[in-house]
Amino acid sequence: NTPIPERPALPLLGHALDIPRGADGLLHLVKEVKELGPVYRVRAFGNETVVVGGLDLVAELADETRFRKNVHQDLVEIRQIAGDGLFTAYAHEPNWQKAHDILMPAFSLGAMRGYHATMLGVARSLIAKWDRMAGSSPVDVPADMTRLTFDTIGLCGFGYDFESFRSEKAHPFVDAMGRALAFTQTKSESLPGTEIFRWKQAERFRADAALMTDLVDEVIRQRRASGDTSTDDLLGRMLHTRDAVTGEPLDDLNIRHQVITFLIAGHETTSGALSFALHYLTKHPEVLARAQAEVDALWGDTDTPSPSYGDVGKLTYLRQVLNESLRLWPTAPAFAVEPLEDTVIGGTYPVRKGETLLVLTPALHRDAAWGENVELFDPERFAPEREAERPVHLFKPFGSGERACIGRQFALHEATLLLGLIVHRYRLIDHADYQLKLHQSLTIKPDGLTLGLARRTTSD
Ligand code: MNH
Repeated sequence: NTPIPERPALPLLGHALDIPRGADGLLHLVKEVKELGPVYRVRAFGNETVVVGGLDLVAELADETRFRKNVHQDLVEIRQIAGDGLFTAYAHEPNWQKAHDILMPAFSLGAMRGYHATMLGVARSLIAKWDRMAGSSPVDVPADMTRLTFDTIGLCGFGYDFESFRSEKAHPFVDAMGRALAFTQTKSESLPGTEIFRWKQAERFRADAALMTDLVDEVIRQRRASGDTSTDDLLGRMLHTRDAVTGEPLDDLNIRHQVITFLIAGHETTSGALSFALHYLTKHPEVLARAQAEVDALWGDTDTPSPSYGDVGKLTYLRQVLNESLRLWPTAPAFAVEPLEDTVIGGTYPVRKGETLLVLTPALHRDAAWGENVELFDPERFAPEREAERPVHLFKPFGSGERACIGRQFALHEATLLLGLIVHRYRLIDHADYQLKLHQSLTIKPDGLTLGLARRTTSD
């Protein structure tokens, strides 16, 4: 057996001083894969993490008879807000299976058909705003993508309208969530015991958590008060479906945790993915032209297309664009598993039962198996005729196994529909010669991306 490679470490601090905070920390960990290889260890303050970033090891870790999801340090902190919700539940918590079984039908392909009209309605709110700005002022892409995805999950999941496009400012829940996630992140990156020096932020965190909880309780209260017991959205299912195994519905505290989970997980990642895709479309005119040809073939030059549910499935090139954006910048950039028993990975590296093995998705997505020029944005990598040749575990933006993303189809439908409508309607103008910079708060997005817009005319 070979020990897992690692840099020389300081006592207690471990590698903490080598790893920059925020998005630069992510880029640092990705770069380390090139220096130390596809598996290495990092430590900080007594926490140890095995980082994995290569195809063969990720394929091995996908074996669910040997590994299961690990709730790593960042997720442990997020449990302060999301408790035993689906995303942060430990493998041994019974509410995971229960909620998973109750909610799965709400994420089937058939269920997407039901969300389509609502998603289109929110997309039209974004377009109404962008029409007002086209030709005059640039749009703040991540901010408006966040408005869109937040309103979409609110309406589709809970029948609740956050009305984000009515406001110049972000919704208070979005702000509270952003600060709360940043706080939990700082906490998991800091020396234990130093919390007392951040008491002001801790106080703020408690206020933010209370704001989120109150809003969620209000959403639930309104549904209960309406007497509506037939709506079959996420909230309806949680309130009225009994679990087939236990015969019980979810308890109130767990429902609160699930609603918070969906409001967070249901919008941050999708808005980041949309923002990266718009960035790459703007920087690659030949890709944009092809995407425009695809939507023009469906909708011609009608001023207000009414995409059907089935149309979205026909936007296969835009799906390639989204996939390629998620390859370069998987917006949930890591997920973790743990061995069920002490074992050896890669034929030689010993790992212990329960320890955190962190799959660093942006590194996996740059594995040599992708070919040369892995940094190059090229949607052709996802051409239908090349799907069969790609190893199954080479592309993991939605995680792996039974704990993979439940909202994947939801996100892809929502994002493809919106991208289709945007490229059909606007020319995208790189008015500030934007240079990609990452912003990270659990998820990643392009920091400070603004675009100029002009309505397309029949000649472009
Ligand atoms: Mn989502 C889990 C990525 C959109 C709800 N999501 C995951 C995981 C990844 C992920 C990676 C696995 C995390 C882990 O193993 O620790 N999710 C994404 C990406 C997008 C996305 C890249 C958009 C693009 N996710 C969505 C949407 C929803 C959602 C939209 C809800 C509507 N995701 C979840 C939930 C989980 C999850 C819930 C936890 C599932 C489970 O453990 O049972």
